[in-house]
Amino acid sequence: MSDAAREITEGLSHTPATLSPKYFYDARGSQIFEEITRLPEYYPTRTEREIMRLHGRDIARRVGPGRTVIELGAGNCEKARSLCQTIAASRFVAVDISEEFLQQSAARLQAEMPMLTVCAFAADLSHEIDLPGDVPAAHRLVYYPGSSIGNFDLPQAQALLQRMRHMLHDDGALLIGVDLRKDVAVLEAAYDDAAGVTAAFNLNALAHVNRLIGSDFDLADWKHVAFFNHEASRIEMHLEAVVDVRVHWPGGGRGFARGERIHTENSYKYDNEGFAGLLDQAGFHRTVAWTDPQRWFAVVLACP
Ligand code: AVJ
Repeated sequence: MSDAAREITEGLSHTPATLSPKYFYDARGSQIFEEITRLPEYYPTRTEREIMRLHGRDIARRVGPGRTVIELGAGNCEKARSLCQTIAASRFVAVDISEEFLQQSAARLQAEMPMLTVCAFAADLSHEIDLPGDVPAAHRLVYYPGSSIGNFDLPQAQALLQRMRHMLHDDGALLIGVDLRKDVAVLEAAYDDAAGVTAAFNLNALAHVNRLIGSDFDLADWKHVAFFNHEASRIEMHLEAVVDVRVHWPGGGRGFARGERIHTENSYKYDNEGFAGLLDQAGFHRTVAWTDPQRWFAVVLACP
């Protein structure tokens, strides 16, 4: 059994069952996520883009030209394209969990920006990140946009920020997007859109799991559930069984009673002060944050 299969079946056997959000991102899931970023209800992507547009020059002035930009979770490489132009970067290293999708996007970016040295490789951010030996160690800018940090609980986020700090010398910097706490109706609509795209995204994880572990989840037996958990300051996504279900996989299986859930994602929402504190604990002591006029999202530049 592969590491992934072991991790998945372990999570599925818990009560309540869990499945890591990284299993959203097979080729189809990455496509659906792109669709999510264009939904009217899903404000983070467009708000972050607006912040980058409004404050790009200020960011460029602070980070300077000739950086090696390392994007974690690069996906379609679209944000990198614009960042690398804005700050006149010399290299771009794309890192993502979805290898096939990433290679295509990186190749496209390289063709469009021949002066930028582009490379791509697959990595799971929940483990140590080993960059290829030919990535220059000086003058790095780790780029982690989209509030992907929101997927991790506090200790995990802390550990990930520390791993990022370890990728940098003292001349390095981190540019990170983080989603902020706001009106619950705005938050919940962003994760339960009217067109059902987020529901399809959530359900697709089961199709991905079926392929990874040979299970027999029937997507029709499950529905998408998303809500804001105030105490934990996070959006939670779950898949809820709409009938009594029995799922099998090689060497195991389990039953789910109607109404029972699989917890598939957390998306933590921060405030600027709390996030700066988290960065400080991870070894980033100088931070500057830019936000949109509504203060829905923040782009933070953090230096050692
Ligand atoms: C990619 C983790 C930033 O939490 O907003 C979007 C993922 N899940 N809609 C987020 C997601 C449902 C997204 N991140």
